[in-house]
Amino acid sequence: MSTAQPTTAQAQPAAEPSSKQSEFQVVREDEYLAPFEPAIKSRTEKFKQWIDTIDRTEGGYEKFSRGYESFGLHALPNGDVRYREWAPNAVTASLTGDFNGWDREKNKMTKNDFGVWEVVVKATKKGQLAIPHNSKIKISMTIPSGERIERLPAWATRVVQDVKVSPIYDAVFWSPPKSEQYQFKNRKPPTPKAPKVYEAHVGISTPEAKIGTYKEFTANVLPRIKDLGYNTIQLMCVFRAIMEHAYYASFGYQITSFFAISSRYGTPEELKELIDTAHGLGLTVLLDVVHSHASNNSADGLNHFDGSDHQYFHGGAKGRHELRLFNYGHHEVLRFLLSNLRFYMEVYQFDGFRFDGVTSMMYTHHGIGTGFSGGYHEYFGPNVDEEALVYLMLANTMLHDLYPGTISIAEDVSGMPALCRTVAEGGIDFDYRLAMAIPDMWIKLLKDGPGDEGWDMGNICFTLTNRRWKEKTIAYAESHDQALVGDKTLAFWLMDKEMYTNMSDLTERTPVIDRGMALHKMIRLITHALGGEGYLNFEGNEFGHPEWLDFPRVGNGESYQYARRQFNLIDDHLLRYKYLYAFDRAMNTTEDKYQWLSSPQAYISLKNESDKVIVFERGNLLWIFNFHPTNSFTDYRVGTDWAGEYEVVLSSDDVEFGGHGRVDKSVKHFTTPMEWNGRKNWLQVYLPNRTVQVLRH
Ligand SMILES: *[C@@H]1O[C@H](CO)[C@@H](O)[C@H](O)[C@H]1NC(C)=O
Ligand SMILES: *[C@@H]1O[C@H](CO)[C@@H](O)[C@H](O)[C@H]1NC(C)=O
Ligand SMILES: *[C@@H]1O[C@H](CO)[C@@H](O)[C@H](O)[C@H]1NC(C)=O
Ligand SMILES: *[C@@H]1O[C@H](CO)[C@@H](O)[C@H](O)[C@H]1NC(C)=O
Ligand SMILES: CC(=O)N[C@H]1CO[C@H](CO)[C@@H](O)[C@@H]1O
Repeated sequence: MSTAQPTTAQAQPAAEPSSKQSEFQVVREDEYLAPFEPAIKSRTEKFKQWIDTIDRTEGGYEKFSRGYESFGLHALPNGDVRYREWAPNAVTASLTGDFNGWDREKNKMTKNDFGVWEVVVKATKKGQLAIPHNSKIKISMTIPSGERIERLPAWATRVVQDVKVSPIYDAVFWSPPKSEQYQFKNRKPPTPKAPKVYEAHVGISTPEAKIGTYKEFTANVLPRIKDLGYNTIQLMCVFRAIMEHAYYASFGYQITSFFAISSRYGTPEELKELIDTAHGLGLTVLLDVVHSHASNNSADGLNHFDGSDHQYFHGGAKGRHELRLFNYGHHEVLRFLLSNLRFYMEVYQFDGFRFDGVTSMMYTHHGIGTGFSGGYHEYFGPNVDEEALVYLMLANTMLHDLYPGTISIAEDVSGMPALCRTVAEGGIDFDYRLAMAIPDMWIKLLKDGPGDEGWDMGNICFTLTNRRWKEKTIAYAESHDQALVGDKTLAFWLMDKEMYTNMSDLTERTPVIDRGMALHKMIRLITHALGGEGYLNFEGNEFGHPEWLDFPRVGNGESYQYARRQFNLIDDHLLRYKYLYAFDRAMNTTEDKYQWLSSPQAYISLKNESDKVIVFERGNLLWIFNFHPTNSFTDYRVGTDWAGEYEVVLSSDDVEFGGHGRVDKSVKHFTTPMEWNGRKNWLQVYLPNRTVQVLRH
């Protein structure tokens, strides 16, 4: 989902322990949740019932979530190939493909009591697979009406498209010989204490007007991510980056084959190499997973897979908005989705997930046309899809239990309380949520704002710190949403057309570029420092990428002109993009050293509306922002609780970051023990306009 709506859900540490002795810690800590305890209890009971059912009928979720080992096509040691598929509505089924001349009579399947079809194709030549690697296959079924339907196996791990022949995908049997299978070499890095996330899309990760590949990403983009100091990569399928999709321009919404990574960028073995190489560099890799809906394609998707409207999805209106909506209350759907997560953890060695469209899953209104005011009644009751919540509880519990340290991030705009608390505490067990209100605030300020003199320091601080106590947030100034065509990145709002003409270091710095570069750095750093327990950047935005993103589609003449990231701009030393890149890297390096993201929330000692100055302490650092467009202040007095000597560790005005070099970093500052702005000491600094400086004591 890209429609971020601000939430005003308040962090509400209970002033005194609630008198109510709830079994749930989240209720004990927040008395405003007490009226909704029955809803929390109900979903927790349903969760426990599923755990019981899965234990009883499947021997636990460890076995249950290995569905990808039994369903779909598998080469057996003797060269036979076994195929299993759940399709309860089908009357007959057979496996067809190049291997049997698409003959529906040759490999008929048999159905068990649970609606699962199976066939074993016998190897005919010793040492050769019964179905050749990379050859096309389909399941052919008849349904009660007598109609014959052809489908791609639901668990297909490889689907390919030949646009010259048809836009519809074909499934192939992916089973390369051992010598061609990628072998992982590197251990997974330890879970980062605070994720600094680089959001990336393989297909656009090239300056050339073409589709980028896994191999190019491994060779060219991983080293940049490392150099920038990010510790986590989030590979997107929101633009249909990883899981296979029928239409490049669908931005990842329409997933057809959940177990197939995008074949546009290369082979499964090449994606494994990408992930393994990232691990070798110490980078954690997350998959952007879309379990909120599926494509409504039938020819190459899950829609009407077995001819019924309600197999994987709810039937009728409940099972669709534009796309198809999963029936999370169904045993086989749970197997399919939980196994999908497990598959990416096991086969590709991903380290966790960012769940797309969590708001759409959690509410029966799918967050469409609904604002969230922060009133708790909005998060409980009839608008909530309890089955979807229980699915998320199961998914997160399974991941955290089977893979300790897994990172699970919720894309939720609603501000659902307890989303990032454990199930035992009364929550849904995500590790982080995305701070979707923060990018909205920055865009609003730059788009419809009152002009720089009117920026409201109080509101900026409020939005950056307005998060629930004990629930971790990943902050970002902008993500892929703002980069997409029709929207504008911060760099674009700030510098617009002058980016094409005035970014050369050989030209005089115009007021627009001067302001734009200064605010680009300040907005990112204050978001990084105040906004959360993690930070996220979308590839290219760190250096002020000048153009929007638009995928080839009929409306733009199938052009790749905007479906790329122009990394070449940083390497051009005559251009100013390198300064923004250097600052982004310095933010991460400094965070590595002082670890503010994993430190408690900041103490903000000053929000001065006339001076446009913000001062706070976090991570043993003193942060001083001067957003004033024209006023520089000499001997500006700021408060701090830590007495002693201070020096500047980061200044956005440094020449290496494209600044004016007005802050002398060799100057030491000493505190005076006298209360100032509610702090025990003060010190005085020179604050040039539109700069931030960070001091350590
Ligand atoms: C999928 O939905 C779109 C939009 O509602 C519709 O135009 C299209 O025909 C549907 N496709 C299938 C296979 O039902
Ligand atoms: C900046 O760009 C504008 C056009 O957008 C141009 O007229 C102007 O000469 C440029 N200034 C410099 C210093 O290059
Ligand atoms: C803000 O700064 C102005 C001018 O320096 C001063 O008069 C005012 O008291 C300050 N406000 C706060 C809240 O510190
Ligand atoms: C600082 O203020 C001066 C005017 O006092 C202005 O010319 C300059 O552009 C400002 N600097 C930045 C980085 O905005
Ligand atoms: C987590 C991470 O990759 N940190 C890096 C930040 O940047 C410095 C210098 O570029 C590296 O030394 C760190 O490893």
